[in-house]
Amino acid sequence: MSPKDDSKHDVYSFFADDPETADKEFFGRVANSDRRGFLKRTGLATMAAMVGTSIPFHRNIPIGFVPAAVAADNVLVGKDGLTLLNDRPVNAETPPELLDEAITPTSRHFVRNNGIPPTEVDPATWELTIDGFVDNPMTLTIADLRSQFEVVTMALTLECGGNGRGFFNPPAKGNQWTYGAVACSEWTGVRLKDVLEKAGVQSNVVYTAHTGADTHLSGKEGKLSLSRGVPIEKAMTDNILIAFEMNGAPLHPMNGAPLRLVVPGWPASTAQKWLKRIQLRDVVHDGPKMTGTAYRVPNRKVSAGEEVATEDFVIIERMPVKSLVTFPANNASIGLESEVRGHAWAGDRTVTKLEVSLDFGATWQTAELDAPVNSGAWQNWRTTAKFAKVGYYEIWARATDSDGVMQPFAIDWNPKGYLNNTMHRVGVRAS
Ligand SMILES: Nc1nc2c(c(=O)[nH]1)N[C@H]1C(S)=C(S)[C@@H](COP(=O)(O)O)O[C@H]1N2
Ligand SMILES: [Mo]
Repeated sequence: MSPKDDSKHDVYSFFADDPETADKEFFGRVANSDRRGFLKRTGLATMAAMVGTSIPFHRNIPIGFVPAAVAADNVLVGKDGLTLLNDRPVNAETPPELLDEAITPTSRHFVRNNGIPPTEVDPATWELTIDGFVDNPMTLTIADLRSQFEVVTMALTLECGGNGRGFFNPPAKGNQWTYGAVACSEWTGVRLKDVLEKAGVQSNVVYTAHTGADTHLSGKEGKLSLSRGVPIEKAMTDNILIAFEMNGAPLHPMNGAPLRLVVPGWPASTAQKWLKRIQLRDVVHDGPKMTGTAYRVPNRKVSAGEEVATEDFVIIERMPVKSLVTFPANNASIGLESEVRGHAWAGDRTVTKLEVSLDFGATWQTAELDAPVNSGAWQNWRTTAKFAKVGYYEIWARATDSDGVMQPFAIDWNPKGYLNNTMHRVGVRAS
């Protein structure tokens, strides 16, 4: 089974087909009468970050322009080697071999947008409001967050609930993600828990409700594209950050600059980007993409293609145990003895075992597996593959979590194509 390819195209065809929209979405730049248009501060910073220095003649850059220095297939601005699945909204995933590092560089962190990101972003005046059922409603700038709370840096895994959707049969509607809607960058910020404690959580609170500054695809004023939340018990755990830095630098514009939530282990849709407000509610949040069948799965095993009544869907909470082979790449030619490595993660649990098969699942060898560097980080693993003869082999990896649950070879179908944690297979030629 392979994912559908028809919706994929690279950023250059996006610029070629619709340069004005492309410019607006990537750089926040709107055309004026002489087809040049003013690059706003964030747009200019994005472009400068791409080329690695300032651009003295930036005022002369025509609309619809991608700097030649970064021109290559399938590149998203400020992103390196991602596959663009969709351009409105922008959705891009990372090929597994580009996720090889323990900490995912910003340039390789996937992008999943439900709406249009804000373009007027000034970190100096950005405000976050905490309200709802709290004793002390607060509005905080990023400087307030930094000065009033402990600032921490943690490696945290974000995975889209729809990662792997492209492999469902019958196909599920939505982005046809393969393997790469997952990443583990290093995030710096303050603990959500500390901020909520200061706000004073009232006893009737059951759920959080997150709001960001992106706008709905329809452009309708005040209409949100996505507003999700988590149960208050989850919100009060130690590894959820309100983050203002990613890998030691300000957040990438597509990953939520200047402020976002990072919620490891749960569908990354709970990790609101361009974060403006966290409201505490006395009911389960019912914002866009919280209700109906969004980020929900049937409450029972269903057969492939079965119609499931909306009331039989439940909200996805923790993500299931999963792993990736990040070296070698699929289709690589390798030696008869080669290192094999990757990452594994298990929602709120830890991974206790990682096994690799080189013979289509007949036998398994146990890989060396690191503990997570902190709670919420993926775990790195490695082993040596030894092949007796030249030929085509497949490397299969399967992780087992701390509750003894192992990644399956195939998973039960669900209507929206969520939670695909089937084992990753990589084909290699050994010689
Ligand atoms: N404001 C806002 N936050 C958002 C989204 C969005 O569309 N708008 N998408 C969510 C989804 S579905 C995912 S998977 C993650 C993706 O984070 P990333 O784009 O930084 O990889 O952001 C989440 N936060
Ligand atoms: Mo997502």
